[in-house]
Amino acid sequence: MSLLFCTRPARYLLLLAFASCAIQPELAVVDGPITIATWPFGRFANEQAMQAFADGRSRLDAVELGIREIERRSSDGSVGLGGRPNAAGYPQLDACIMDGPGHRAGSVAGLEGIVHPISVARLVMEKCRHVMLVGEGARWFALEHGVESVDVSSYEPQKADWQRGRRPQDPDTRGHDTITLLVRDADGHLAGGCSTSGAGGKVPGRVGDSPILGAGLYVDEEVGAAGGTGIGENIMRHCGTYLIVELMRQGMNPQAACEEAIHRMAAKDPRGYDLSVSFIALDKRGRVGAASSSQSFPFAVATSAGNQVLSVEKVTPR
Ligand code: SD4
Repeated sequence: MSLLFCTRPARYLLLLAFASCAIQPELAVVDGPITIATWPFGRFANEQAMQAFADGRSRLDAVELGIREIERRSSDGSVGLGGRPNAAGYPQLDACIMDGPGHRAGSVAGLEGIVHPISVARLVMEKCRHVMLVGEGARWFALEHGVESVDVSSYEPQKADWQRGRRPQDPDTRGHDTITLLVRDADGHLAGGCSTSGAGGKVPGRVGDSPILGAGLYVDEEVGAAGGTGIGENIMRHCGTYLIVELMRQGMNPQAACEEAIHRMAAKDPRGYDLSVSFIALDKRGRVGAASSSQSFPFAVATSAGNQVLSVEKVTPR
């Protein structure tokens, strides 16, 4: 338990409860900036985001800088260019960003050879009249704006082989992970972002939930924000993060909303709870929540008092 988190006894007790997975969101109202991010590497994103706030930067800077840190690290081999290759053997990246005030968003999918997709998503939001760009067009847009890139000519033989029907024998299907980062700034405004290489071994051109607004990420300035990670196909068919935000609008706290969303998805889905999806959520009051369908799920929460990796067990089926 971080010492920084111990500065206020009530918060300390709360976080002990958090660590043992018995989240008490009602007690977790936090003043000032707060950030929550998926997976243990999310603490590095939180760190950068909180530093951005400490430096007086905007919530969108906090989101972008936080996610860039994970893209830079390609920390678990599944975010950024070091992430999982597709079935033809090269990475195609997805990202999006959303700002609460103004309900603005930008998104890129199937982006090739770009070091920081989250920055391109932000450029789409701020400099383009569209919301989402994909594939070659997204790369052109990125290069036009001078972002850091790598040569993708080495992908050409893999693309040609794929088109000819020659498929790698052992595509890397080992895993998938995504950084999703939700922030609330000192004035209580919300924003969020998401970046991933997507599921390892995906069919070239496959787009997951991560760049789809309302699936992998949704931010509603009046209510709260939610982010997803896991098998994108199982999140996007249910508009997972939109559902969570709407449940919060109806009065649920973030924890209850994340759990309820998974129960609803499982009730409707032929796979039941075998969905491999996890969610985080943050509301206007600075309360956080997280839930997972079929595995324990670590995530990271930071306030000005500290940055902590917490975990929830999979939901109990009902
Ligand atoms: C996807 N949702 O592309 C992403 C992958 C992910 O944990 O989040 N994995 O389906």
